[in-house]
Amino acid sequence: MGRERPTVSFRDLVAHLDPSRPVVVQAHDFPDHDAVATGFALAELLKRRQFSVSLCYGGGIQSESLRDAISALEIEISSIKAIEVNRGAQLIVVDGFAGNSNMTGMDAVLVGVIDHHVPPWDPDCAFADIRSDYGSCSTILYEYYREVGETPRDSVATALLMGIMMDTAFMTRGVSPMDLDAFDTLFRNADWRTAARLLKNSLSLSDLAAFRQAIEACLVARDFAFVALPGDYSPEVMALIADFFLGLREIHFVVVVSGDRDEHRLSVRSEDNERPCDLIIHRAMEGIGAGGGHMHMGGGSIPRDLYPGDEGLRKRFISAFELQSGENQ
Ligand SMILES: [Mn+2]
Repeated sequence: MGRERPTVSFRDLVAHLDPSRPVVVQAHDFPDHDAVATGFALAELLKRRQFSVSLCYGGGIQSESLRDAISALEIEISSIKAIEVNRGAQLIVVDGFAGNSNMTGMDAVLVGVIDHHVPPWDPDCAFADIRSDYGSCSTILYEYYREVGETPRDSVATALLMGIMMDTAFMTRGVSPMDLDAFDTLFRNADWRTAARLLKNSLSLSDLAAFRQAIEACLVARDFAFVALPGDYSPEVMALIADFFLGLREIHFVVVVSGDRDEHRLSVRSEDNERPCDLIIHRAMEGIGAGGGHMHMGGGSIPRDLYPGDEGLRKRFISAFELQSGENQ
């Protein structure tokens, strides 16, 4: 928060790109609204400058709401597996970090990172624009358009608005003044009704079973809710379950975990500034898995063979709280 950062801009990014070589914009694996919107807006801005750009993501699209948005806004995006990467292609990763566990490696030259997460290490590329005090990555793209004095077309503006709404939980989480500026302008220019409808209808009747299991499986210790879901659920459903528990007035920290054959995935929420998600996750998962995020939200994954069991993981979080409160005193 409030950390000094060198001033970087869209013009710097363009200066680092070779117009004669193709550009690949990559969203993090199993992308969310913010990652896709950021990539979409960036690809459009570069195309206006005659770059040849393709937009892609690793993993799959697990969110039905995002799938609907991609088709409603006609966003051209494809799986990494479906695109041909030319030799010498220039890679820009958005809403995540190159080399992180949620960013599939690509055979292209990494040129840039645009992100709003706390970086796991210093970026090693020509261009890095990391604003960890921002609620959404979409806000950075809003500023790029403003910087060059251009208006995003309607579908881009609506995608950016959705990215901001999603990552800030409708302006209630991690909001910075610049997110508010972006929201203010985009709300007037974009189709906020479509954005809200797509975002507010992200669950379906088939997800009710997950909520039933979550309510049954939930373990509460003081203000900490730990929910181990038997079975494999999408990050989106896990996030909504985590938000649901955080909405209980007694609960200030939530961990939701669910696993498949290969790994256990976590969705984490905090409304206690003394226990930021990213820090607590790093402590709790030390030596067993990878994760990160922001102050209020985060996530991670643990390979199956290193998973300490539900109770083991819950205890790791409790120890991380104790360590943290020791340091806060
Ligand atoms: Mn984001």
